[in-house]
Amino acid sequence: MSKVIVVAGAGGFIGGHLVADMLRQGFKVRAADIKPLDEWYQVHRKADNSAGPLMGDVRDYQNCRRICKGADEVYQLAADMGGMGFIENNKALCMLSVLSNTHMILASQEAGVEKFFYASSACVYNADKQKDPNVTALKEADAYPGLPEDGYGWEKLFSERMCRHFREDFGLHTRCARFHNVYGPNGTWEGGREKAPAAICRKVIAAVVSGKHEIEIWGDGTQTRSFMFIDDCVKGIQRITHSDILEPINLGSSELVTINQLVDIAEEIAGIKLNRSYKLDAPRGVAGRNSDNTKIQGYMGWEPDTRLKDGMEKTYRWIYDEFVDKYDASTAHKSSISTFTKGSHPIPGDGFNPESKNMDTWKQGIPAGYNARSTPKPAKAKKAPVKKKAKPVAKKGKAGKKKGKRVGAR
Ligand code: NAD
Ligand code: GDC
Repeated sequence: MSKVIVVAGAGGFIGGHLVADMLRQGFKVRAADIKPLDEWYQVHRKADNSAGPLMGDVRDYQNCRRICKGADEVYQLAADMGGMGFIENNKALCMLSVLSNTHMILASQEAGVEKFFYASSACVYNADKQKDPNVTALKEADAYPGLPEDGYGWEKLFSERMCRHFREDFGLHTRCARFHNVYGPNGTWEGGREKAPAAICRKVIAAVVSGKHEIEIWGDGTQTRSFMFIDDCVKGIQRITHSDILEPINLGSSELVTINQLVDIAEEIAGIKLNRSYKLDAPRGVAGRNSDNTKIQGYMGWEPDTRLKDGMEKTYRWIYDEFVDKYDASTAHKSSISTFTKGSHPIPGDGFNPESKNMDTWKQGIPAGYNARSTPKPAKAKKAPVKKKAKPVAKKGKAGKKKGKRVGAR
C-alpha cells in the first residue's frame, strides 16, 4: 500500500515541486491550497487536489481534518508569504499563518500521522546577528534570544515551538527546517511577493525585452544572502523529515553573495550589462545572512550544493519564457507592478503598497468556510399567527371530560 502524503500549500512554489517529487516516488498525494486551481504554479492531476477558499483553506480546521484523515505524512508549507517587499508591509497577514500551522498540527495529531514536517525560515534568526554584510554564517542556536524578522519571523519561531511541544507532550513526530531563500522555476516572479533572485531575473529580462538597459536595485546592493536551489530544498525536506534531527535545522546554501553579485550573474546569463540605480528606501531586510551548515553536514554528510550560477541559469530561462508569453517591448514595464493585495490599486514597483494596510484587509484572515457555515440563515418570514377559532365551551358532565383532554396529559 503506497503511503498517503499530505502537502498543504501545494499550489505554491515549493509545494508544487514537492508534490511532483512525491508522485514520482509512487506515493498517493493529497494537495491543498487556498488559491483556486488555475492559480496553482503546478497542477498535478494524479494528486487529490483540494483547491480554493472553501475546500483548500487550511486555516479552516474542518478542511485540515478532512485532508489529514488516514494520512501517513504531512508537509505543512501553507503560509501567506513573500519576499521583503511583501513581509515588511503585511506583518499582520503573515502572522495569521499561525492558524494554518495550528490547525494542521492538531489535525495531524488527531489523525495519528507518522510524520509532520513544518517549513520554517531563516527569518527566525536574531536580527542583531545580521547587521554586517560580512556576516558570520548563522548557527541554529543564533535564533535565541529571540529577535526575529517582525511579523513573519515571530510567527515562524512560535510555530517551531509548537512543533517541539507537540512532540514532547503528545509524541507527534515533528521535524522543522529553516529555509534560506529558496529560488527556481515555477515560483513567484512578479506581483510584489517575489524574492530577489526572481525579481532580478525579471528586471534583467525586462531590460532585454524593452531595450531599456537599466535596472533598479533595492538597497545599495551590498546586502549579502545565500540562495538555495529548489531541487536541494525538496531533497532536504524529505531527508530531514525522515531523520532523527529533533531541533529546527538550517536548510540553505552556504554560498554567500552580495545582491550586486546576484545582478552580475543574471546579466552574464542574459549577455548584457545594465546601468544600475539603487533605491535606498526600498525594503532591504537584514544587511547580511548566510547558512552555517555544520549541523546538517554532521547529521547527513550533505548540504544544499547547487551552485548559484547553475540554479540562476535554469530560473532565468523559465522566467524568460513566462515573461515573453505575457509582455513585449511596449508593455515590459508593467511587469514591475505589485498587485498582492486584493482589490488594491496597483502601485508600480518596489513591492511597497499602502493599500496593504487598508482597514478591510484583515478580513482576508477569516476562512471562507467559517462564513459559509456560520452565516445565520435569513430568518424565515414569521407566518401571521392564525387566530384560533374559539373552542365551543364544553357542556358540563362526563361526556365533557372525555372530550376534553387534560392539558398537559401526553
Ligand atoms: P508560496 O507563497 O509560493 O507558497 C505558499 C502557498 O501557501 C501559496 O500557494 C498560498 O496560496 C498557500 N496558502 C497560504 N495560505 C493558505 C491557507 N490558509 N490554506 C492553504 N494554502 C495556503 O511560498 P513558498 O516559497 O512555496 O514557501 C512554502 C513554505 O516555505 C512557506 O511556509 C514559507 O514561509 C516557507 N519558506 C519559504 C522560503 C522561500 O525562500 N521560498 C524561505 C523560508 C521559508
Ligand atoms: O526579498 P528578498 O529575497 O528577501 O531580498 C533579499 C535582498 O535583496 C534584500 O536586501 C532586498 O532589498 C534585495 N533586493 C534588491 N532588489 C528586488 O527587486 C530587489 N526585489 C526583492 N524582493 N529584493 C531585492 C527572505 C524572506 C522570505 C524568507 C527568506 C528566508 O528575506 O522574504 O520570506 O523568509 O528570507 O531566507 P530576504 O532574503 O531579505
